[in-house]
Amino acid sequence: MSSSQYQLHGNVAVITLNNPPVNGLGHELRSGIVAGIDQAAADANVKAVVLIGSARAFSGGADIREFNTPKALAEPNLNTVIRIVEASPKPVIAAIGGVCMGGGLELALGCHFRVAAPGAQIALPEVKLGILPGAGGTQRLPRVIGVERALNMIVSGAAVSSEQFKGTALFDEMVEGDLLQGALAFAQKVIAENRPAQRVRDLKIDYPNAEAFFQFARNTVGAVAKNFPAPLKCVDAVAAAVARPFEEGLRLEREFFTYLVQTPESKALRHAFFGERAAAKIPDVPEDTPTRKIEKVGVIGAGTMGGGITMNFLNAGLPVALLEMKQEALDRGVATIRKNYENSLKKGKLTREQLDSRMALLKPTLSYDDLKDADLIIEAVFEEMGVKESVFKKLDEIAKPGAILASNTSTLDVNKIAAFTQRPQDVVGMHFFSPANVMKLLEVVRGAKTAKDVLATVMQVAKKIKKTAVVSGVCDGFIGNRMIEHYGRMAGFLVEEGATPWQVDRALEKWGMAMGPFRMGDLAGNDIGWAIRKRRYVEKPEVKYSRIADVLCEMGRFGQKTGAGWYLYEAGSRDAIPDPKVEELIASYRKEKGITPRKISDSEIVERCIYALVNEGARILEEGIAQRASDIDMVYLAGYGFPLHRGGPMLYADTVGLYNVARAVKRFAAESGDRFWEPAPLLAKLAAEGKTFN
Ligand code: 3H9
Repeated sequence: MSSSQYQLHGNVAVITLNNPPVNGLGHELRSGIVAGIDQAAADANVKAVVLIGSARAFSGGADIREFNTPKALAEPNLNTVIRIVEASPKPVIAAIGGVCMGGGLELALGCHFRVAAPGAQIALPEVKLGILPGAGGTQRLPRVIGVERALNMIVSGAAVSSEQFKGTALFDEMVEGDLLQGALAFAQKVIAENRPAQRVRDLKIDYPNAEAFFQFARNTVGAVAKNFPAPLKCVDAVAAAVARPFEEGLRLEREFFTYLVQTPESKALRHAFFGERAAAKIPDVPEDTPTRKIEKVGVIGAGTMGGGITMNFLNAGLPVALLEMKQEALDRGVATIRKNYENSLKKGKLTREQLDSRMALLKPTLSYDDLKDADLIIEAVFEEMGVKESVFKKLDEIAKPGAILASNTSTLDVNKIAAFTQRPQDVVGMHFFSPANVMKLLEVVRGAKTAKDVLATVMQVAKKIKKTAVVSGVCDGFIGNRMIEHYGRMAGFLVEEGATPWQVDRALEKWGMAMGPFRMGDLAGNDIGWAIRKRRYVEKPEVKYSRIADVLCEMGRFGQKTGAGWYLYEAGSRDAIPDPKVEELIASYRKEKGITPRKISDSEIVERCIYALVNEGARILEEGIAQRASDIDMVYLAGYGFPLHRGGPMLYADTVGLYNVARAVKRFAAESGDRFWEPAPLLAKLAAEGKTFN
């Protein structure tokens, strides 16, 4: 079917945008709109034109998939379409319902009249993609809703409900009931009254003290924009709308748009947008796979993890039975949940009623009997196979048929866990990240026998509890932790060779990581990594580690929870204070090993740590543990504080160029003799072929 339709309703031509899912203004649709306008112009019987979309969307904006392709610029481009609409000899009325965003709103602003259904979502969200509205939005929106309000919308990208614009020139009328009928009735009024076509570009902007306002805006926006260039360009473009003639403002906006769309920051944001949506899809699990009903949840273990997991479901309005073995531990877990909610209440993020209704959904229990009717049961018990075995055997006995049995394990073999039951098809991994009520990431671990409808259900549940879910195959550490182990290993070697922990942290934080590896270790507890290494020394003696971290742990320096780790912490504070004692410890360790420290540059720190992620990521991709490169990026963006403006480790590698990454990796291999640094076959292959991961 064509992406637009032209129909006559008496003397009104209706052009219906029909490019599902959200009427993205791709080349075909743009051409269709122009053809419709031309057809209406040529038909003497047509007195007005209505542009309308679907119930879901007037239009979600320019088709982002066309960016940086010839189609984006192919005529008629969006600016041309808007110019043609604006110059139409017949009045054009935009009938807006559902989503009206970005280029969609810009198109509507090019129409002579606009009517809207209540609840339509109006936004210029381009800034979230690292760009600015590039089809007149920065010039026209201030003319209809005022400078400050428009600037707020453009810089935040936030959506506003149509009825909030009552009394502004954005909408001529609100339409209750059928939108098309309302728009047609409005068209008849325009025709009958012979209303002159209104062009937004002709509206005057009168804004006293503009210079002072925009200076203030630049300071405020600049402070929060950090690594992203788009927000400040938005301010400059709106400033031009006030200070310059319309056409000049439009030209400047276009210049900014052309620059921004090429920036790595914009590419990273667009990658994250599509990556998040792609992650929700599983190639062999069709979107129409029937799902199981999840109306009641059981969580086993009321520790930090179990408590955080529980809160996700309470927040989403689902009742949870929280099981512990001992009353004291149960009371402690429930008290922590309550305290977290009380803190949100104090910060004004939650009302007393919300707090009460969430707590009312919680049923603390010491008995497995209370999990009998749960549709989904998640265990968050001690990370030891024997403990998991007894839990899953018990669940197999008591859980109702069809209940999904999930493990929050971060390292153990989900297939083995599934084999403790007679229903391995119902078993899946749901790996939350701490604090589980805050962190966006959920690794959904697909066992060899996990049923498709179980996967589809868990992905749906993830959406409900507002997580970014990424499917991982079964392997030690899954996607995220398997990669981070090598990143941490490299950080350890860098300290051994001459860097301080604070230099490593600072270099990576300056590069954009939310937290360097040593501060992260102190936060998570260094004993966790220690336990894993002890296991590795036995299972994989060929993998080398710096032992400085072990010495630290032997001294009981587990991090924030013990007041000292790599850094020192004052009571009640999370501020990491570099500790001379740690420097002494490192120095004596080097002496003992006969290592002469050398000066290490920040760029070496970043390359070795980040390329460690990339090289292991390539192996994970090749083994099919991750379904696609962007899934790995989503894991790192949502769960590991990887800088959004770099788009994730795999996109970053693509940006640097895989040829360059592979060369560096080979150099590290030669310098260190560490077999890990042999380039992953997939990396070597793509580099040789001049291709990318994404
Ligand atoms: C722009 O307009 C530039 C202009 O200023 C200047 C140009 C010169 N293009 O989010 P959902 C797909 S920039 C292509 O799950 P929801 C999306 O990938 C654009 N595809 O649904 C997904 O596909 P799939 C400014 C798009 O109901 C499907 O639609 N506009 C676009 O939760 C459903 O998406 C924006 O930044 C697009 N523009 O939310 C709006 N938008 O099914 C970005 C969506 O294959 N979009 N898709 O995975 C959104 O914020 C949300 O998608 C929206 C719907 C609110 C529209």
